Amino acid sequence: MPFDAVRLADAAAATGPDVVLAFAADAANAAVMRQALLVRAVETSLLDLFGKGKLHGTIHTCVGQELTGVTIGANMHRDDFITSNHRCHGHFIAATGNWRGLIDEIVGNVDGVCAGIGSSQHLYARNFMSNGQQGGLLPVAAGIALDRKHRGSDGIAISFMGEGTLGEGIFYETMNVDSLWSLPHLIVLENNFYSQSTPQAQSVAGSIAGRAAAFGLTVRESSTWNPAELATTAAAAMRDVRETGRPGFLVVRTYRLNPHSKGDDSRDAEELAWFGARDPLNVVLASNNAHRAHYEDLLREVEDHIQISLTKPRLSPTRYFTDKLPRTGSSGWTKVEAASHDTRYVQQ
Ligand SMILES: Cc1ncc(C[n+]2csc(CCOP(=O)(O)OP(=O)(O)O)c2C)c(N)n1
Repeated sequence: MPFDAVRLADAAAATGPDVVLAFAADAANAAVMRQALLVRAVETSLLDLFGKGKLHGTIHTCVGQELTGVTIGANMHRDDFITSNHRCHGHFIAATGNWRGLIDEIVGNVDGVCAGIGSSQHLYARNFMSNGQQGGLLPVAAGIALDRKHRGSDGIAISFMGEGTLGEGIFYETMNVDSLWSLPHLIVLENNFYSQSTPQAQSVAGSIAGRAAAFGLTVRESSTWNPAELATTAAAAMRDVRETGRPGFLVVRTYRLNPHSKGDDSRDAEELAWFGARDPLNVVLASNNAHRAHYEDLLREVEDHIQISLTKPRLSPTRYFTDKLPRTGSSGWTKVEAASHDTRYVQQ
């Protein structure tokens, strides 16, 4: 196993299946478990759809990492706002619950949450915004946190990022402002130990937690292999930011079971199998009949919606440009013909 995997293995092995199964069997955690399984069902079905050539562009699935987003979502207040990155589907479902609108968006039809224009990475809702530019929404979240502070709201801004984004200067600029201006901003770093195909050992020096601590953020750490501890730690991190009005940093160790986006996976097969066997949702699905039956229902429900979604119309460019954003004519903008529905840009 590569160096990174060995470090991860230490973290995963420290817990074991009993910890996960006890969490899943507790009725108090049913909502979190069911939403994590919903995210997995959606992600698995979308990847399958992509493989069949039915999706344009690309997708980044969060299979293996679901518990981070849903645990944060479970503690959200009405005025909280999430910003997310390219791997955003689970975060979106956790914030909004609107998985059908997400599927419509990614399929590209008019009922999508952004009318099919934003697709997988560019999502927007009342309490959610995502963007594929690494770190690009961190300062936006700081601005949202400033708004909550000025309005005297109890809302906080929450940003998801990956450890591969630690190389972006805007991360440090945002923490600096967060701390100087005392902003209620929680940055959640999902450490899956790879930045696309680069192992963390080749790209991140020193201490991740130490970087945030140096700017005066309150730092907490947890992992998806211990869902109970993750639930307690995430709730405490969000409560701290809410109550103190100060920024926080939560590092969640986890593992991405699927490729970075689609076929781009150079990780060791043995390593993938090792983590697949220890993945919390896989552990639950293998041993908890009620959750497995629910997951099978979810897969059917998601598949039914996908079939409906594929038949829905796309947003007409004419309608978009004339009704929503009148940019034609004297404005100098020209109308662009819509591409054929069967065109896949990734193949061009
Ligand atoms: C500013 C910028 N540079 C490069 C990319 C291309 N890119 C997309 S995802 C990615 C790796 C991101 O790794 P990480 O932040 O750890 O998130 P993960 O994919 O592991 O969830 C890269 C380099 C980008 N989207 N934005």
